[in-house]
Amino acid sequence: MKKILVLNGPNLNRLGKREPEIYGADTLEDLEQRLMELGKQQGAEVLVFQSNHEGALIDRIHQAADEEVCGIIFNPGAFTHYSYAIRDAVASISVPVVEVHISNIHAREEFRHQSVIAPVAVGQICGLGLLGYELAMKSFL
Ligand code: CA2
Repeated sequence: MKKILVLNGPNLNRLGKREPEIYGADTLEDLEQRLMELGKQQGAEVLVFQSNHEGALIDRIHQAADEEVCGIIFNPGAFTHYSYAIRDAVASISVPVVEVHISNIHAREEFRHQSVIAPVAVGQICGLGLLGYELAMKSFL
């Protein structure tokens, strides 16, 4: 069975609890349940992981390569904009990574316009809310 990893970075555990005008009203648990259900309908196993810690995200990326995951849907949160360590981890594996952002990072503060992950990802989806995760998942099904 195909395995897909949904990886979320810092503060995304707060989804649905604050700033619903930017990030929506659904919680991370709601999102993960929906993606797991979508995966099940399509014969894929969806693994989920969230961490507020850079090293934990890097370890999970390495592990995903070892467990032969077929794709990673990754919202690196604010690490998107400056973490060369996470970028190197993504570049170090052959598993394709789709970068997802709930908000349109290009329409927000200047510091959010840059992604150091995008050049090593297969693609980037942003500004479509939580639908972006589902669209990213379809690319691996
Ligand atoms: O739009 C996105 O998905 C972001 O990756 C979200 C990150 C932000 O730093 C990126 O620039 C864009 C922040 C996640 C914060 O999540 C919260 C969720 C609910 C309430 C408060 C924060």
